[in-house]
Amino acid sequence: SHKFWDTQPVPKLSEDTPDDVNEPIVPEYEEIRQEPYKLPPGFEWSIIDIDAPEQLTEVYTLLAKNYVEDDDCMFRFDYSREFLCWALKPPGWLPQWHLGVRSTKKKSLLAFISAVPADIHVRGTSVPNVEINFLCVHKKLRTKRLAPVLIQEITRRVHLEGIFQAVYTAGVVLPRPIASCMYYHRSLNPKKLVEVEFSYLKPNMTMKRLIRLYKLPNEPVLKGLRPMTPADVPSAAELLRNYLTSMDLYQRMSDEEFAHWLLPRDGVVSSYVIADDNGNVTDFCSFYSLPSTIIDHPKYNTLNAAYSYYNVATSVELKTLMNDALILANSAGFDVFNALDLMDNADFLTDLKFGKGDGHLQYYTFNWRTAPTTPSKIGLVLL
Ligand code: YNC
Ligand code: MG
Repeated sequence: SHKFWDTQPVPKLSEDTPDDVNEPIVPEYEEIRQEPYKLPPGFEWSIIDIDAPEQLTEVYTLLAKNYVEDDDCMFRFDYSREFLCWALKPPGWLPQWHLGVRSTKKKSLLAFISAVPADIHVRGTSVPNVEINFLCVHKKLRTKRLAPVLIQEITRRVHLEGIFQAVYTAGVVLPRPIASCMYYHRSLNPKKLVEVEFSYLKPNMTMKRLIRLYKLPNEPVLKGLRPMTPADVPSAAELLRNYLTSMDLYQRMSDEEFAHWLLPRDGVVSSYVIADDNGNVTDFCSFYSLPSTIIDHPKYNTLNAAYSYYNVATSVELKTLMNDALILANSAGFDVFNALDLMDNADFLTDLKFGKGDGHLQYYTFNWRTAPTTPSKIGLVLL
C-alpha cells in the first residue's frame, strides 16, 4: 500500500480504466489552502533564486551528491548548472516553483522540487499542466516522509496559479503509470564503458572487435545537415507540432517554447536540421547532455552521456537521421547515446546497435484519468 499516494488524485494501480475515459479525477478545487504545509521542526521552505549564482550552485551540489543513482549505485546524474538553468526557466517559469527546504539553523539546502508550465495534450485533450522534476531529499534525511510534504507544497503552489494537472517521470512504480518506457544505450566509447563497468565484454568478444563493432565515421552522412538556428524555429516547431499530434501524451510547444527547448546551447542541448530549397525544415534531430558521476572509480570521474530528445524525419528515414545523431554525438566526445523506446524510436534502436538497459522509466499524469498506453504513443521527453 501507498500511505501517501493512496490519498492523491491518481488512479489506483489495480484500476481498470475504460478506453473512453479521459478526464480530471478531481474536476474542481473549491478553495485552495493559503498557508504553506508544515515542515518538521528545524526545517524551513526557501524559494531558490536560480539567477543567483551561489543559489544555483547549492541546487547543483544537492543534486550532484543526492539525486538519482542506478540500482547498483555506480553512477549518479550530474546535471550541469547551465542544464539546470535551461530546465528550470522555460517561458512562463515562476520563482516560487523552484522550491527548496533548508535547515533553520545553518540554512543549508537539504531538499528540492520544481515545476515548470507546459501545454500537455492527453488523448486529444489539452489542459494547462506543470512538469514536475528534480525531487530530491538529502541522503541523511531519507525515509522520514519529507517527500510527501514537498509534493503537497508544490501542488499547493501550482493550484494557486490555477493549474490542477501535472506530468512527471520516475524510475519507481507508483499509482499509476500512463506508460512504462525503457532506456536503450548505444556505445560510442566501448573501451571506457567496459572499464567503468557500464557494459561488459561478452564471452568470445574481444576489445578490438567491440571497438570495430561500434566504430562510426567522423562526419555526418546526410547532405545539408547543420545546427539549428533561430531562423529555423517557425518551420521546425510546426514540424514537431504536426508530428506529435499522433501521440497519446505530448507537450504542444509554441514557437517561443520550441526556441527555448530546442535551439542549441553549448554543453546542454544540440539540434541539427535539414531544410528544403525554401528554407523549410524537413527533418531535425536533437539530444541533450547529461553526464553521470562514476562513483569511486580510480581512473574516471564522469560518464558523458547524450540523451535522444525530439527527432522528426520526413525527407529521409528516421534511422538515417539518427545514425548522423550518433556520429555527431561521438565526434562531440560523448561515451554513450541513450534513447527511450518512445515515439518512433523503435524504428532505429536495433539497426543502430542500441542495447536494452535495465530499469524502466514510468510516465505519470496527476489528477487525470485515462487508460495506460504504449511507449510508441508517448511523445514527451522530460529531462
Ligand atoms: C518519486 N520519485 O512512494 P507512499 S523523479 C514520487 N516520485 O509514498 P519519504 C515518490 N513519489 O508510497 P524518501 C518517489 N519516490 O508511502 C518515493 N516516493 O505513498 C514516495 N532520491 O517519502 C514513496 N528523485 O520522504 C512514498 O521517502 C513516499 O526520503 C516516501 O524521499 C523520496 O523528480 C526521494 O530519485 C525520491 O531524493 C525524494 O529518495 C528520495 O526516500 C531521493 O519517506 C534520489 O514518497 C533522487 C530521486 C526522484 C526523481 C522526480 C519526479 C517527482 C514527481 C513527484 C510527484 C509530483 C506530483 C504532481 C505535483 C503537482 C501537482 C499539480 C497540480
Ligand atoms: Mg524523507
